[in-house]
Amino acid sequence: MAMATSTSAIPAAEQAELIELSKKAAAYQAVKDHLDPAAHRLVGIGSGSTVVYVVDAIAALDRDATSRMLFFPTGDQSRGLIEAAGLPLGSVSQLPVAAKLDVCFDGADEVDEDLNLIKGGGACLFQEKIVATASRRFVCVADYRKLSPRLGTQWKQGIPIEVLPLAAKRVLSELENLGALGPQIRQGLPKKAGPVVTDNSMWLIDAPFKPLLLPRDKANGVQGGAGEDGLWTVDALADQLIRIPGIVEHGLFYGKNGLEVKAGEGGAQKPVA
Ligand code: ABF
Repeated sequence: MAMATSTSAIPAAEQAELIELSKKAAAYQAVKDHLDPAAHRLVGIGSGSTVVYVVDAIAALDRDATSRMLFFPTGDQSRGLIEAAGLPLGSVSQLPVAAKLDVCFDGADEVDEDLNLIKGGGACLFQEKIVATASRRFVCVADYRKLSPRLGTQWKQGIPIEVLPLAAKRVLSELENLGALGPQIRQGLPKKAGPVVTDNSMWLIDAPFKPLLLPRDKANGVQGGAGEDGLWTVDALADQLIRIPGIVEHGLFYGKNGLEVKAGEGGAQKPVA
């Protein structure tokens, strides 16, 4: 995978512009490559600032084609984007269980070399995972900053975890037992506003772990991976997290076939795994 080159020598305003260009380029390319207006009918729309460009790119397509599609949101922000663009709104709750969305476009907070993701920095991970797993194909649209060799290297805030508020303190303690380094209940801004409340009326915990190993690290003789010395592989940690009572979902997205990372200017692309 081609990795991003350092942009630290570039002035802040130019960096911000480069990031926006990168998000936009990635989004338009992803829609061009992965949305087939002649064939696709059911489309998932994720959350975050990169997805804004995805919706712009879809809104610029032929209106006859997009008016025959249904767009499934992953939360309130995403629903607002779909409605503002005048695209037909769907709901997973009305989708027959056996039905699959043709494709889902969503962003990420960090992407590793095996296309595993940390998601949930924008607080929408629960519905994002429901829509992603209801889709035949998941296209991750991410700018060059998001790519890293191991999850937890770039996104140091921790793995976002959605929890039942009454269980939050117990979950914090369970996470520390798994090796989380100072997990915190996410606070709103200003902090006195209290914990962030998700679209599902839950709270979020951000749980930093040592950078997560890939399954092939184990095959290559790297020690740890099942929690020894606080080291986990992505899949082993995901499996443990979902067993903790009070955790309703976590922001590790992994092992999904057909995941594709797109990055724009100055970034990288990786073909479907
Ligand atoms: C969603 O939005 C989240 O899962 C992720 O936390 C965030 C990425 O946002 P952005 O595109 O603004 O970086 O995709």
